[in-house]
Amino acid sequence: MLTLYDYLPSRNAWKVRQLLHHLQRPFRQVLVSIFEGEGRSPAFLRINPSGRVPAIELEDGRTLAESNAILAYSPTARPTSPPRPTTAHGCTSGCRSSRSRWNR
Ligand SMILES: N[C@@H](CCC(=O)N[C@@H](CS)C(=O)NCC(=O)O)C(=O)O
Repeated sequence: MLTLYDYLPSRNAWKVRQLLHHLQRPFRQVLVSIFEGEGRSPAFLRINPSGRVPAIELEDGRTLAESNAILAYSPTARPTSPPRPTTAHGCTSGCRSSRSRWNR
């Protein structure tokens, strides 16, 4: 399952959370208390060397940081979702427009 490294007050993390909900993509949420130093922990720095949220870790262990890069990557919807017209990255036209809206 995809993991989202998250901090609830973060607008950048919020964008990624919205994308995952929009895509109905199940994900595991790991809250990172950035103001208590968790972003600088060795474990989190292995996920994102910049120490910032959001970041995602894919099922195969690959990681991706930077909210806009994650929005552009658009992790695909779960396979059980009803078929919808999608781009190569599994994003519908509705998703693309939402993504553009969040991508500010
Ligand atoms: N350009 C990055 C900015 C990420 C960012 O600044 N995240 C903040 C929370 S909104 C953070 O983790 N700050 C902790 C720190 O800088 O140590 C993105 O869009 O993901």
